[in-house]
Amino acid sequence: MNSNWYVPPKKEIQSVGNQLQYSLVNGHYNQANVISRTIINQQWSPAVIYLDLIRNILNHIGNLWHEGKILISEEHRATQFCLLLMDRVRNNFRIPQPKGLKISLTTIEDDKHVIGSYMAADFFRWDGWNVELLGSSIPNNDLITYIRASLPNFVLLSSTYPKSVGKLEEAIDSIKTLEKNIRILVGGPGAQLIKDSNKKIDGFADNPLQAISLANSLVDANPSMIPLETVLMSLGYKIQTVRKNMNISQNTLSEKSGLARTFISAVEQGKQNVSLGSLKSISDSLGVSISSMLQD
Ligand code: B12
Repeated sequence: MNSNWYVPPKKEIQSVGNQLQYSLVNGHYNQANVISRTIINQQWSPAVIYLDLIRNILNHIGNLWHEGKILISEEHRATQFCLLLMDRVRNNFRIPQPKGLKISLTTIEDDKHVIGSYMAADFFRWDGWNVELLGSSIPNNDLITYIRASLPNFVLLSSTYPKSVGKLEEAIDSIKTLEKNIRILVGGPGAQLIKDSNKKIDGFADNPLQAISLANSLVDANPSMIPLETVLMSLGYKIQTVRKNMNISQNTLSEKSGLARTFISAVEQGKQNVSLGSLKSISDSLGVSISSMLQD
């Protein structure tokens, strides 16, 4: 995540969280809007807004409704505002260079709680993953047909409502019968119930940030999952960074290496499958070793 985001001290988060919660429970829309605008302008970290504000507020509001203290409509009103706030956060975020890795993310059949999966989708996008967010109410047999055709690297399944756990287990079993070894990560309070007993899942995550580090560590442990396009993109980025640090133009590098400038440009953009010979010419011209160019 971007290091320029503001991560407020715990006390400030708590105080703003209480104010936002109060305005959402009581339907003070203007006040909620002012708070939301302020935290966006102050560049509060999306992780803080999603995980410390929205999640806690929604869970608190859920409990109020459960205890009969607020109406379903009032709970829905708060949920809709939280979705709006997530939209505002999203509009403020620049998507990074893609990793070339794909996840399909869905809330399990019979479960209408989508916000946890929306959050997970955003965090994975912000980490450079190509995310297919499928939403909710997808029947398991349809989901499996879709995954067989789409072939993501990971399927992420969200289960909040405990009664959807049977469908979650059914989906996991079916995905694991597919020919390609698709990794499965699960999350949400429902998924928590099966995380220790189900041997077919590749991991459970309490929150989206944990899921990202889990997915990235599974990729690191299985380098064959990384597509050629990703390797070329990171090589191109490295070459461009070294060249710019040396303060030389693509034209100069082209002259030094004996390679066409258009070729250098394509390599830097990750669009050229470069040969070992060309890579040696570029590395020699930049005064660095080939191996350092290929390191992470
Ligand atoms: C909003 C809400 C709804 C909305 C959902 C709207 C929507 N568009 O999503 C609606 C009104 C549809 C709804 C319906 C129902 N709900 Co409801 N709902 C909630 C509420 C208030 C908030 C849930 C939420 O979004 N929280 C915020 C998110 C961010 O938190 P989260 O889901 O836990 O997600 C976090 C992690 O779990 C994790 N995570 C979640 N998914 C994933 C996935 C991956 C891959 C990863 C890595 C991580 C991850 O990351 C997230 C961020 O940290 C909760 C209250 C609560 N205490 O949870 C009740 C709650 C979940 N609902 C409940 C109930 C009972 C119902 C209904 C049965 C009510 C009814 N009688 O109709 C129906 C069930 C419908 C169905 N078939 O699913 C109960 C469940 C209790 C239980 N244990 O059975 C709760 C706990 C309320 C309560 N205290 O009783 N609900």
